[in-house]
Amino acid sequence: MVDKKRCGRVAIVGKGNVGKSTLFNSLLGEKFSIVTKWPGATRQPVTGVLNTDWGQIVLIDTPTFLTPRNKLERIMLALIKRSLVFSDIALLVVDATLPSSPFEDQLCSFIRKSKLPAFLLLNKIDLVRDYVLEQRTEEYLERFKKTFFYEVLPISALLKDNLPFLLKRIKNYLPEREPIYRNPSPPPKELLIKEAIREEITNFFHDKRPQSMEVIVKEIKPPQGQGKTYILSYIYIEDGKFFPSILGWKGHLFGQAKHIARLRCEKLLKEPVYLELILRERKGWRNNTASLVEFGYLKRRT
Ligand SMILES: Nc1nc2c(ncn2[C@@H]2O[C@H](COP(=O)(O)OP(=O)(O)O)[C@@H](O)[C@H]2O)c(=O)[nH]1
Ligand SMILES: [Mg+2]
Repeated sequence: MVDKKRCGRVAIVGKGNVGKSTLFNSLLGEKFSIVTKWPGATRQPVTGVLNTDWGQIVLIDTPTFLTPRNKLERIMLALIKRSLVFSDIALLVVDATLPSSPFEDQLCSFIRKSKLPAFLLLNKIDLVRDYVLEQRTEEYLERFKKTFFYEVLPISALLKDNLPFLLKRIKNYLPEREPIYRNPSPPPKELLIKEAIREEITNFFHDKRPQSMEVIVKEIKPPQGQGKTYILSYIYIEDGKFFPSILGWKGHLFGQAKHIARLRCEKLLKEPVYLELILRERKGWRNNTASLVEFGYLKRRT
């Protein structure tokens, strides 16, 4: 008898910097979720489709879980809750190199409310010794009651350690169902370019309040004849007083960042790119409804 196909949505949740986006990218084998060295980089849920020989997993990389301090972060929290409502499994990713903290308690209460089977994934095991891992696992199980997690797995998202086993366990909790996506299309080019530039820019300026930066791709023009693809992108920051520290002497620092971002765009598009980056101020955009609408975080009220 042939096994029925299994299919479902799997939400990856957790606080910042624990490795959610790395896990998302490693499982999909493609790089289209932003991975950065500072927390708070993933601002909107990103969906990726993984077809396997037994069915389909629709992975959702959710925004960083944090205590909201502005409108943007309140939207991010609402998006996490929404992702959970539509999912079949929640993967709570934690950083095994750090002690457990009450920080995830609220997140777990959302998971509990959504009645999803939850997995605890202790990530970054390449950086910890076995006895530390055991200690961490105990800490988490005590904090959240042993029965809360259906599975507890140590993984290394970066080295892809234990990920095949994770996929096997995920399969067990997915409903028998035909694939949700027949012909999954890759994310739109504009989004990929925006996230690629945002990743490089925010990593480059990781010590210059990257949380307040936004990247908008204004224009993409395909190459004319022998020419290059033209990309026009704006970098918004909340406060113009940081311009000099971002531009650097004679704009050299910004120039370097632009160079790195261009190389990344070329790698992504597999063709030569002319990248125009313009630095702009947008006062308090993270608390401004009109800006949040313009940047795609809020829908315009009609
Ligand atoms: N050593 C190690 N580093 C990791 C692992 N997973 C993620 N990282 C690093 O942790 C940082 C944050 O990762 P990211 O995926 O952006 O975290 P997110 O904020 O939870 O999405 C990046 O520098 C990753 O390279 C892992 O398994 N091992
Ligand atoms: Mg992320």
